[in-house]
Amino acid sequence: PLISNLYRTAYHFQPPRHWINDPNGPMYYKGIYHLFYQYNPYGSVWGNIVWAHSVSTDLINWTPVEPGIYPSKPFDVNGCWSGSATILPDGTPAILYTGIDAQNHQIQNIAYPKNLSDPYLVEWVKPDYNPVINTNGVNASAFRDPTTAWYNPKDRQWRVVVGSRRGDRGMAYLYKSKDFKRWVKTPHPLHSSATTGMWECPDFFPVSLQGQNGLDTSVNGPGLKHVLKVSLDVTRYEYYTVGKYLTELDKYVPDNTSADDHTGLRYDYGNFYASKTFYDPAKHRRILWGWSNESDSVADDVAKGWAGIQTIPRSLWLDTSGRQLVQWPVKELETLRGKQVGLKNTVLKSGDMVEVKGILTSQADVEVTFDLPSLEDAEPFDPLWTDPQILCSKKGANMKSGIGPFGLFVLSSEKMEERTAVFFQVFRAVDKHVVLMCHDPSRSTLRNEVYIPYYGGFVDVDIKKEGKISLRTLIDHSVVESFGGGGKTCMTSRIYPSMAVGEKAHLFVFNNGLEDVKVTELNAWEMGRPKMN
Ligand code: DQQ
Repeated sequence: PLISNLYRTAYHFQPPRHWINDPNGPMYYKGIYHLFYQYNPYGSVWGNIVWAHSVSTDLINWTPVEPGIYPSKPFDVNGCWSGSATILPDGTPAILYTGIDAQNHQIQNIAYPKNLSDPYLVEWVKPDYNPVINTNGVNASAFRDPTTAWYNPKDRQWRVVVGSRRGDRGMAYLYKSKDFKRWVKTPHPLHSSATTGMWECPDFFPVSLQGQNGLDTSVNGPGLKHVLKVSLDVTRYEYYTVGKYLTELDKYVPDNTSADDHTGLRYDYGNFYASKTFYDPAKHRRILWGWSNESDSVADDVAKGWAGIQTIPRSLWLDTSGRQLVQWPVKELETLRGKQVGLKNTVLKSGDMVEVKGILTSQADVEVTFDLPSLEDAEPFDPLWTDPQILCSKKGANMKSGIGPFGLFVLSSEKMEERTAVFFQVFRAVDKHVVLMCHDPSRSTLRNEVYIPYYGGFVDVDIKKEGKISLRTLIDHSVVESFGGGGKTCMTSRIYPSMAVGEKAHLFVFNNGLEDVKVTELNAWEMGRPKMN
């Protein structure tokens, strides 16, 4: 079969062909979800960037419409780069995006729908007063990706953040406006951090201290915290902090519960970048979209004729600890669940492996809970193990430990020549247990031109008290998206097996730890194929 068909996803967001990157301007308008995205209409490598556009009523089935924003004016002749939508108080959507002008300067432009009664928002108009933010006082080649704007009723001004850097200090520049048209730079940025380099695709939004509902971006006051996320151009990973927005000073101050640099919290510890949230007023939730790039060769992208997917949209909210966010695939995804198979109360002894059969496991949604009857044998945790990704690469899924590795082998060939492991391992530190979650793709393919990094994150759970840990993994041909501990730690990998494809892919649950692990419940569903552009 064509390489294109082997690896094409079934229920992840993709256009029929060509290159895609960042999600742009997601919003809900008159009953319709909109997703724009960076797109090359002419090929499967980055370039010629326009805002391609699709619409949906359920975030799962997508219909393409014409690109909404494309180079057409002096202020965006060389490209229409990333940006965000803001729904104004009268219901009008406004898009702020980065235009690349004739001098290749990065400037910020505005666009409005041509026809507000069209729920599909097909045509967009760029007023002649663009750009609305020029490059005065900033680095014109590192100044992009405006956020959704928020409104402060006290001084009746809008605010928006634009990502940048000053030297190698990452910057979230803040601009204010009374009319959404004339924007003025504030004397100091909303936030900045040394040695992190260019901040791409910043996102800044409130989260409620209680429950899982989202908040509209302008909501402020008691009972909430703020989140600032940035995408680091240098490492190609994203980091966020939870903190306090000091409205009077227009400053964001991260809590001291996680690092404010390139070692902090991540939405996703894998292949996930340039993400963006929006508030869904219909279901009172905040939804996260993120781009997952290919990790096979550029030659293969060209041969496939496509490159890049969007991960499944995720609801996100503040964990009860207040220290981090929790994410979960939007519940609409479950409408694709078809044939179901499973296991119940299955004890996995050291070295056990049980196959989950009866569905197409290359296109599946798997939920499993592991009971850990005893943590007696947990391996001691070395305090020098600060980087979970490195720790995962040192351990791998086959190296026996006290508690774990245990988890799933996904996209496996029948005889395990190929397999991708999603696993947990529990360690004993001085005053607590440490839970590590990993993606181990070291044996995911017999092809050798594929980039297959280990991914890892710690899961902030009290494993001793809870005595169990859950995992949900979405498998979709060339993508494996995992949610550990109910969505506390998430990771996405792109996987390109040569044998374990389509009907030939197998799914196993395994335990390579010395202690028994009990699968209290495992449910696996074959996933349907939505309308995908
Ligand atoms: N992609 C866009 C930029 C952004 C980068 C260009 C992040 O606006 O900074 O396609 O992936």
